[in-house]
Amino acid sequence: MLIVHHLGNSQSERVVWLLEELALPYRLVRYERDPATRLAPSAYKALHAFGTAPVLDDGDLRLTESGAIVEYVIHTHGAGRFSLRPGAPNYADFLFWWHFANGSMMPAAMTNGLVARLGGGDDPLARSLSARLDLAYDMVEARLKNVPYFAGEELTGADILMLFPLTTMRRFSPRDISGYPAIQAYLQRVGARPAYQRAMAKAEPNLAPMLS
Ligand SMILES: N[C@@H](CCC(=O)N[C@@H](CS)C(=O)NCC(=O)O)C(=O)O
Repeated sequence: MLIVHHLGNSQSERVVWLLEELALPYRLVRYERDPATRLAPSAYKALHAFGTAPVLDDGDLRLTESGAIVEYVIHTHGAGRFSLRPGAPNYADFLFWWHFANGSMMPAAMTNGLVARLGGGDDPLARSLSARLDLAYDMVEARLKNVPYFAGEELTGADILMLFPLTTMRRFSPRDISGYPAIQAYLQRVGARPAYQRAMAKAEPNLAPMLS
């Protein structure tokens, strides 16, 4: 049985969503963030040397890093569903958005949130790194003007990874998305998926998903 250790308001919601999309059985263990620091509690930190969410158990295997977990689940338990193979017409798009999520957009959102929290910052490097989030939102908007999902016509793992910075991450790095109509339409599209609704009802029973 797969066990998802889910930290409230965190990237581990990606894993819950994927498991619901794949209709795989799993057990969810939920942990609340420390109310003062907003970090993971010590029980969560004890799960793994790096102490971050998500953490997935599959028998004796314990795996972290959301990108690795999504890839592992898709190929080990999901028969490759929600992935594209080399040679598929949108393979490069699939790869790009899959990696953009954690390689560029999440770091930009985290820097942006941190710089805002520290009072804006006059440091040109901090300003420039923080402004990468504007570029990311513009790129996402341009992409979603042309396709319903990041890799093209169908939902893939790229969406599982890209959704978090566009939704729950805005609790940590606030962002007005009223100027991004394609992003708003995408969030409504994903929000209408029964698997996403089930996942968020289980992962965050007391919070509405940030779909607007
Ligand atoms: N690249 C990692 C990032 C993990 C990460 O930063 N997780 C955050 C939650 S969104 C976390 O665990 N924060 C609590 C803490 O650091 O104590 C991944 O994708 O799994």
